Amino acid sequence: MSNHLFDALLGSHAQDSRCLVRLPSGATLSRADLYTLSGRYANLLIERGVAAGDRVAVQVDKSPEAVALYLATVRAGGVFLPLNTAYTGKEIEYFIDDAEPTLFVCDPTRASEFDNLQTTVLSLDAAGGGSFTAAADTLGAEFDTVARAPDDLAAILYTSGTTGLSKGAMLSHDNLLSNALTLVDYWGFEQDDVLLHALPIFHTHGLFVATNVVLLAGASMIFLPRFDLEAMITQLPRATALMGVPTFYTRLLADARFDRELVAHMRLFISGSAPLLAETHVEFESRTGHRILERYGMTETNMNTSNPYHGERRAGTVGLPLPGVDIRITDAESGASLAAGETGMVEVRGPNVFRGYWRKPEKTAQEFRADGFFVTGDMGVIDADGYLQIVGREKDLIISGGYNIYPKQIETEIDALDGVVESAVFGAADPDLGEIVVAAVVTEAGAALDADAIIDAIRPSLARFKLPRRVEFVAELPRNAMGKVQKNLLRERYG
Ligand code: MLC
Ligand code: AMP
Repeated sequence: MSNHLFDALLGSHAQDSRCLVRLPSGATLSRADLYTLSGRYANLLIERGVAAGDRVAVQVDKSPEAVALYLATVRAGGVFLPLNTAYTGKEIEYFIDDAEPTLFVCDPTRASEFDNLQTTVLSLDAAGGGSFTAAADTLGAEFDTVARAPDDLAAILYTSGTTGLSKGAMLSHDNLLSNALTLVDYWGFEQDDVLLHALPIFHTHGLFVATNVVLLAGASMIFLPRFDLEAMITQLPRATALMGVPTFYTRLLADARFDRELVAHMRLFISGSAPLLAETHVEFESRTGHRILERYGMTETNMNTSNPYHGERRAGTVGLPLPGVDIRITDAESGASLAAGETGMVEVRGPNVFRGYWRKPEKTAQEFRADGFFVTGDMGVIDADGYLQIVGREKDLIISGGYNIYPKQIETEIDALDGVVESAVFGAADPDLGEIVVAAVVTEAGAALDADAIIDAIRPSLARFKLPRRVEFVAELPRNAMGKVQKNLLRERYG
């Protein structure tokens, strides 16, 4: 009996002493170490009642133990549900209610916030301590890996899809494995590669693209807790590859120490999760001699397109459909296919595309065409050579530093405040984060509300990265004939 994803990622590495993770302290973990941890942790998961298909929700700092917990969940037949460490208690409650995990693992300093959750709560800290690992340490590492088929679920990641409601994207073992295998091959990852890993591991980019690729390629990674410029400058000479959001590249370019010599050992720089400005691409090449390889993906689909490794990497484009992935551009209203050069909705079909939204069959049905294409909510155009350019988003989404922010959630919190009539939240261009959150607010006559009062009032409910960086007070919101708020006008006026 086999476990489709675990067997490929780690299953045959029980005795493999090659380095997998290197920490800034110099400490290392081998594949065999991770295999042993995955066995211990899987034993604990089973002891705490995790059965095949059960969810294990996790909101913890980045650590090798957190990676082991991901692999242990898959190995035990469970479904891994990672959550952004910035989410507030109120945000977490929503995910726990919706996903009904058998177990929730959080940071020890926050465990008391979650006393009332309807699930078992254990803890894990950035150094690998906590009640989860303490309990696992008393158990053996022998574990009979639970059989799982390619279509069984391996993970659920929450995303707001094309609308404002947070939905769990169900990802199967084969969604993850097929995509990671494709990327290893397409980007030429090999055993000697050392990935500088500075992304969070609660999203697709850091967990599935970066970590799965390293595991499958037999490569290793330098594991930084987060993007920190000094640590990046120190570690870059030891790495061969970097995966980052565009903010990584603009912040590196802003430092004079980032030059050809520093990256002489590097083979590849990859960018994704948000649009990379063509000017960043050009400046990067003139500074380092490297052309950043830009790719395009989503939580629901993993990676869809990529600029080629050997061929031409075109600035301002996200490249060509990955092998096995179909991309088409359609008229957003009618769904009719459009020709090369015409701008429309980007649709995608392939083994990478998710199994639907958790317990939301109607929402799932709305976002798929009858022939199996998923409607991404991104607007794009394919040129005569097949390169896709993302030209905008039809979905009401702000991408700030690679984090997706859905205006509706912020508007709901602001609208609920005393003295507020209504609000509209939109993205404004920002040189560091790509976009920042701006709120336009209409207040009642005589209301004594200033920007700080609004931010302070919504702070307990929303993750910090979602808080507006700017609040504009307006007499009324611009609306079209249908009564819909015209965010494009707000962006023009206040962007
Ligand atoms: C942190 N802050 C942010 C923020 N990150 N605010 C807006 N947008 C962000 N992305 C807040 C902090 O809470 C802090 O608030 C303040 O901004 C200053 O933080 P900072 O020190 O400048 O931020 P930093 O910690 O350096 O983080 C910036 C970043 C990080 C860009 C390095 O956000 C990051 O690693 N982003 C990667 C996101 C990612 O992995 N996306 C992939 C999604 S998967 P305060 O109030 O304390 O001042 C996906 C699919 C695909 O999209 O295709 O890959
Ligand atoms: P998420 O589903 O939260 O992971 O975010 C996915 C979204 O990020 C996509 O639908 C795009 O809007 C955006 N995105 C990802 N990669 C790129 C890219 N290279 N260029 C432009 N937008 C991107």
